[in-house]
Amino acid sequence: FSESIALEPQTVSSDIDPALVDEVRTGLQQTPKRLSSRFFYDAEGSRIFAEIMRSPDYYLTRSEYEVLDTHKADLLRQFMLDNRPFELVELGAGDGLKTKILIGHFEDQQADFTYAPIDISVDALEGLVVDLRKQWPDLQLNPRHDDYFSALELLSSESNSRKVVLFLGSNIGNFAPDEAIAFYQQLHDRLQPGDLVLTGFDLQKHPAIIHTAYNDRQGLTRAFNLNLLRRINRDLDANFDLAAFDHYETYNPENGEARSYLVSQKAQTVDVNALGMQVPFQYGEIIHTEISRKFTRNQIEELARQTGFAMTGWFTDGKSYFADVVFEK
Ligand code: AVJ
Repeated sequence: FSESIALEPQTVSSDIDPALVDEVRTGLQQTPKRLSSRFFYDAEGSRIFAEIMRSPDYYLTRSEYEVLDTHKADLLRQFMLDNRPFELVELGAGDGLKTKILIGHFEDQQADFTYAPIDISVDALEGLVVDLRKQWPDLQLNPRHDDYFSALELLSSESNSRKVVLFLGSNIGNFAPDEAIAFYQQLHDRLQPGDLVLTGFDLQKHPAIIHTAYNDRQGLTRAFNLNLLRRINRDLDANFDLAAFDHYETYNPENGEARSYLVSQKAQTVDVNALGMQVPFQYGEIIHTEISRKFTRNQIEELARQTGFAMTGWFTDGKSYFADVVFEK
């Protein structure tokens, strides 16, 4: 493997991500307007998200940390069944803070494994790689800058080692229900019998706790959401006035959906110069930017069943806020 992270060609030459162009062009012409949360993670967005993960109101990271720390020995036993080497492939590794608990334990136990972190943020990935090499110089590391879907292709490779796909942090919550099913079906298609998927699911709980996690008192979620407009200003030469938009969060306990919106605080027109677009906003008009879905155990069992997996492990924290769940093909 190479010393530095291989950049995909499309990200090298220009700042303009064609996927962002499509998203802005179509999303801002729809009613209601929408922009996908996958565009949150530029350098600044990744930095704000790292702060969110440390904030007292965003319980998810701490809860999952507790799950993994409490159950790391059980997890390793499942990964090492039959003593084959295994390959941890982490989709959306980010700063890898939680995964380091697992890696530390696996290294202590001298487990035979490799680690392939994959992330859409180059900055997050570079930080992680530097960190891991410092802490565990012998770790077999194979980082990739990519989105989840292209990364799935990596899984098709034949090898003697068991694949263990990590999809932590409740990233699955950003998928619509039908997208989640399609995603696990694609995983199932590419994996071999005996391969595993470990997914972090945020569980349904008191609605107020969930609502506060996305409407935190430090205003981090607000900054994270508004940063999307700053990114569009920069990448697509637009003129969103960030002071004229507000963050608004809903949580619907009937369907488990936390939703983030940006709200136009006045009637205004925004120019997106790189696209020659003029976007009118009425007073109070929203842009929908994110869904963070919360699950019940039944829904997770159903997801496994519908996509051909067996649920072979269910691990939670002391408060049952969060579950890390093993699916086996
Ligand atoms: C990284 C998608 C899991 O939905 O909880 C945090 C992103 N959005 N605060 C989530 C996020 C607002 C986060 N995920």
